[in-house]
Amino acid sequence: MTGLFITLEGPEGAGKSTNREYLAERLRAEGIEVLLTREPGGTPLAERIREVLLIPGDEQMNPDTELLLVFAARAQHLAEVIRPALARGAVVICDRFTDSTYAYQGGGRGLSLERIATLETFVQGDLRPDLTLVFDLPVEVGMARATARGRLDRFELETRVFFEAVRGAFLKRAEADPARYHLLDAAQPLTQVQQSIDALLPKLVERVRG
Ligand code: T5A
Repeated sequence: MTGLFITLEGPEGAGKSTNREYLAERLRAEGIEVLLTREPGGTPLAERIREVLLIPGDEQMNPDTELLLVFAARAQHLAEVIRPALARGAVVICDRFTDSTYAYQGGGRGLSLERIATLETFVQGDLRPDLTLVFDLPVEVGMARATARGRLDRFELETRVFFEAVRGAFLKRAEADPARYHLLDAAQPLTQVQQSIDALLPKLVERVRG
């Protein structure tokens, strides 16, 4: 038995954390086992790597270091949490995954997409998400939401140019594979975003039940 691997992606402040709970609750209400997790993080060790990645420090982090840390955390997360859950047939909902690496380290930092793809295969083998919801919104709207929440992390201190590149990278990936990606307008009021999620549920439930 294999479960279903759903990832939630998009720029800062798009509503991924808010809506991951919503989606999980809707699936649980159907009697489906859901494992809710996030990246970077998802295990105690991977959460420690998350702190290294997110907390601003005096020493500038080299982009290759950042890329390798993201995949180091992912290797741990896959081994300890994601693969076991999928193997027992659960639905895994992960707040950010490798699309964020393509968007932030690829689009934002300008690292080679080929190099990211090599690491993706090294760490994941042939495991890819079954469905990716991309929460899209204008950069200024997302940043306003993130800023209103308080202290900014190391990524949130980046420039507008960086975030435009991140957004563009997500959109390009979604456009290239409409069978896997579902684009949501995250600038809408929350109730409308959640109505769009509700519209996906019947097919999702059908897919889980095979
Ligand atoms: N990263 C991650 C990489 O660089 N490479 C990688 O490979 C990976 C996996 C992680 C950082 O790490 C980087 C990307 C990130 O910068 P994070 O905290 O997990 O950081 O991700 P963030 O995007 O920073 O998380 P945010 O909390 O900022 O964004 P969310 O989760 O999309 O937004 P959410 O749900 O917390 O909502 C933000 C605020 O907006 C409100 C919410 O109530 C909240 O206050 N809100 C809305 N308001 C109005 N209308 C709506 N529709 C709303 N939806 C939410």
